[in-house]
Amino acid sequence: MATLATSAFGLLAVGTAPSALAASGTLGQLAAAQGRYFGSATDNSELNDSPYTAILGSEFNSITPANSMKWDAVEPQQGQFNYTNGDAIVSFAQSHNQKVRGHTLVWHSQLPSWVSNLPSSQVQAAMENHIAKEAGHYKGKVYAWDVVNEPFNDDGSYRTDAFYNAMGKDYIATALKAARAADPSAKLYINDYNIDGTGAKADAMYQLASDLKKQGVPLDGIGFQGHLAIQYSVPSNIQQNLQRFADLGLDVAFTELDVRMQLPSDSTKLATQADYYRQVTNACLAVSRCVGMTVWDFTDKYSWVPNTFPGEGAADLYDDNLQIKPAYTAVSNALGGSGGGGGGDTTPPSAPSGLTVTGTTATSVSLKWTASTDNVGVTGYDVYRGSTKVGSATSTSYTDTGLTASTTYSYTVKAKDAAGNTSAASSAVTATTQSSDGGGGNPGTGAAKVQYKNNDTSPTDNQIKPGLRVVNTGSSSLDLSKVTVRYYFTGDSGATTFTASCDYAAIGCGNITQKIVALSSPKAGADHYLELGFTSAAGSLAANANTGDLQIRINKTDWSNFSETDDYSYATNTSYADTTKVTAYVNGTLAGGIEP
Ligand code: 9MR
Repeated sequence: MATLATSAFGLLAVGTAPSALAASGTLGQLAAAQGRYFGSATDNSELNDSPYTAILGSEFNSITPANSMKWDAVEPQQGQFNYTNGDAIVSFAQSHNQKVRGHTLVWHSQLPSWVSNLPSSQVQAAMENHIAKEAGHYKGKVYAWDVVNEPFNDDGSYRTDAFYNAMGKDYIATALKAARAADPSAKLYINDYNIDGTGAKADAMYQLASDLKKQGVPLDGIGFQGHLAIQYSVPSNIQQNLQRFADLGLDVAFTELDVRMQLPSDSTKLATQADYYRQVTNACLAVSRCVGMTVWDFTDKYSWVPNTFPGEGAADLYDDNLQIKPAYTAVSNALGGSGGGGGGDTTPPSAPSGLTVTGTTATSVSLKWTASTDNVGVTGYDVYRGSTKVGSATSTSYTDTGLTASTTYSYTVKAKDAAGNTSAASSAVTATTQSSDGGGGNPGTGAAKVQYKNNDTSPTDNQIKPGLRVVNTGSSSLDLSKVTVRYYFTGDSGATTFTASCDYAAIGCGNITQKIVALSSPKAGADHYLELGFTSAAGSLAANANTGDLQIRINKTDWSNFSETDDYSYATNTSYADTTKVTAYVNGTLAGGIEP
């Protein structure tokens, strides 16, 4: 298959592949079949996002650290080097068979102030030492270095930064020589933006590159950042511009490609964006020395654009939810691929298990489930109410909102991967929203609330063991003898008579009372409640104070088992947390929580 795609593209160097020849493959695989790489920027914090890394590790065969090899990250104080974050990126790349583009050794930005504050006479030595140390540390581990980043102003004049001010434009040659000495096998680049098409700035870069080549300075390539925006036209003559640098004997590469737009995005803008990506990809493919392309992160979730250009964004190949956009399909097609993400992966994730309802209000249902597994990586979940998809999540929880009170809904969840494969549905769970009005459904407004924890390791044994704590939420002292608390449960099968006891109470078991009451009209999750009360010797609670731990136990008189997980007041937290499902009353009036 790969041979077919490669030879087909030998013939069809430019343009869109006829679909009959379209190959499946990741962007990295498709680019490799064309003798190129396809990479993405990434950052250390993103490596903790497993749906993200599933794509980063499979779709791309090159990565660039967006920040962690910059001067401020590596040598924040003179002579103190820290490679931790850069090493983590290299390690990710090595375990995923990816190249690393080192970025960047000499740049005016993200430069610690100690460098700019050096006397001019010391800047060259500091720069040479920084390059020797950092490029030496990564020797043999990076494919290419952006040795000098962004040396020009937009009009083509040199940027007057600390390096230029100290050494004039010769700092560039000096830096390149230092980098060659430190890592002889790394390809050495100068990298800049707004040089993608012809113009004054690209001409200045061309002049510099041609001078350096004539002088025999070690320069291997020019990086075209490719930060584009659909509100400006596609740079003019990209292919010809790349070609003239290639004709100097240099590699060329798109190093930071993205195509931003004014938000909100819409299908027209996304189509225009896709066309920009397609044109850039085609221009690279048309120039034999265009060795590869890197996008400046692949997902809108981690784009630098919204922070720098307020109101703009949506610049990347994947959206905020890690789903491919038309731009992805355009790049894949331009590389000879079939456009679907995920490189021919047809294995769906496992179905999510353990779907449970973690809470309800009158208008919402909260769900959680256990993560699915996948041969490549799970990128997210779709949540269905009945047969309607109501939303997506990248974590294993979701809250469905805008629901009707006192209504029962059924939910399932499906997992998906980067290739668009979808798992079978999880088993369904049902949830009933709370009543919004009328007697028992009203949330209390008084001066007490209950905190709950579950002291019972088994929800199916013969005892219910809630831990309860009453909190005075008012601003004055609360007489505990006026307070009662209700914990709601179902008796399930077996005896319909119950015993409740106190195992421990911080205020003394002798100061609390327990009784079990049957509901005259049973509700979902509740045909009985335990009512706790307090003796007058229990005293009173100061504002914001609580009773401390009250450990209660309920059993049936025949000691048959309960099935607690559907009980209204049941939850799984084992440390105290507020609950609305154990109610508190002051003088018999609902003061906190919501009745079933
Ligand atoms: O993506 C980088 C972002 O996280 C940083 O905050 C920013 C600071 O300058 O740098 C971004 O990367 C830049 C790259 O290093 C050089 N070209 C422009 C990129 C976008 O600003």
